[in-house]
Amino acid sequence: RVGVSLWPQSCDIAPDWLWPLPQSFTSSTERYPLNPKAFYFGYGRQSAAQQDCSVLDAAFKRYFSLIFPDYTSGSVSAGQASLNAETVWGALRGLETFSQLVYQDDFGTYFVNKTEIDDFPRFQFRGILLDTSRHYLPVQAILKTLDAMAYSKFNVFHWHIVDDPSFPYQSRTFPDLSSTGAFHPMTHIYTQSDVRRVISHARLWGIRVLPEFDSPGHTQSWGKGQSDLLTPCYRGSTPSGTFGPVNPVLPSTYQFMARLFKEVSSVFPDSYIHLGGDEVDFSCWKSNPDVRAFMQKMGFGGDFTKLEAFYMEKIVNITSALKKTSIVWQDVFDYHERIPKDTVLHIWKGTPASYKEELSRMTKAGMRVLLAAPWYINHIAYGQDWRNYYTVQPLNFSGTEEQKKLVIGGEVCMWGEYVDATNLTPRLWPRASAAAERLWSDEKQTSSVDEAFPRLQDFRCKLVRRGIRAEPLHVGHCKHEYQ
Ligand code: CP6
Repeated sequence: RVGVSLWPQSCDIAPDWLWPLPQSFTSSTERYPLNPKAFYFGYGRQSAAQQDCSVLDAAFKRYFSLIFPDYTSGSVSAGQASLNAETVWGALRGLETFSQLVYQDDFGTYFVNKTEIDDFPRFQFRGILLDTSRHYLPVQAILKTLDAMAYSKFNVFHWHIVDDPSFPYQSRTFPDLSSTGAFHPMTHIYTQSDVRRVISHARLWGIRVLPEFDSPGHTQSWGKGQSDLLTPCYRGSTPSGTFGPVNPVLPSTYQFMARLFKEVSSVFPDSYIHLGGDEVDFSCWKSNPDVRAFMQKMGFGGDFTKLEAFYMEKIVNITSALKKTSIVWQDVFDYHERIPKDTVLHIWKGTPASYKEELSRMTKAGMRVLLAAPWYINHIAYGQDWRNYYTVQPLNFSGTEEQKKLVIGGEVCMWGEYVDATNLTPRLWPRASAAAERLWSDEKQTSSVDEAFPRLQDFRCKLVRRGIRAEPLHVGHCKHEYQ
């Protein structure tokens, strides 16, 4: 008989080991063999979703091969297992959990133990940011990441698609942006059909795609294909030939942005859109006489944060006219405490002490917030840094219950300066999974890092078994090593 206690060292597919931990879970040692020849997923008679629910039909196929990875040709024998969910997306999460419950004995027979689970996420927003501007990530790498995200129950892919170094998004309205701004106009771009593929693949895994078109800073690559968009910097009284952030004083800037965001909001169906607004360097604006004259006219004095606030307000208005909810980096709130109340603030700066203060301050102002600061997964260190991601307490800040409800979730950021398709996967997994459990599971039940360790080791072996090059946490082995 297979007992849980026998397994931790051997790092294998074992019963009762789930990641992220469900909210409530009872299992027994009573186990049922599963026969892949007779196993099938079906819709319950009472189910509102029925045959031809495309998302679930596709999920049944995927999970069949994830559960029976070495079944080549081709109901629970003691009866039936049932999965009840309020939504299709909830059913997808349940299928993932079920797939993690199935294990094989040494003879290759599949089993599932009698188990009852009641589960729901702690936070509604559980995201991963990928940066496809510092390095281009081939569509295949993105799709594979989406698969792995679903295994950890992440549900938002934040696509930081463009930035200073390159503009790989091929726009229908402004094709020059990628033909001149991408690293390569043909091979290092995301065509409309690439983007559709990413969105539809993500949807089948229950993942929303949140596009970010960051401005007014981080836009050097935009300037190549769109003249007069960026601010000309001056040396004394003459243009220096270099360019700064988007030019906030020209009406043509807002006409361009309105057309771009109109396109973006139809290409990306999600209700959220990320507008960036971070790290604006004011020195170029300061050097430009037209910008200074505009500051004068607007009564901003010498306060360039007012100019940034002016710019962001215009962009937020453009996207709210398109019926989208804006997300902005926290800098925008620092400059502009009166941005529309339905804007979500994205916290990326600071030490644990300082982001807790930000959480207090922003939620006190009634703003919804998203926490990224403690989960910069692109930073690497020797040893088990996943422990730092695991021990984050997103609601441990001073504030009322109402304030805590405004924390909609968190995000793991994989900034791309040192990451491309060669090292993305091992850098993400299983470290991002540590944050995933923090965002899904009950904090009291998952307060011990040491208890999490063998379970995460086991989960990492499951990822490896599923073909994900997840890096090891420490010394050990998996029954099925990476092939
Ligand atoms: N790129 C963009 C980045 C960062 C930000 N925006 C960033 C800066 C410093 C750190 C991590 C990320 N690389 N567009 C800030 C949100 Cl430590």
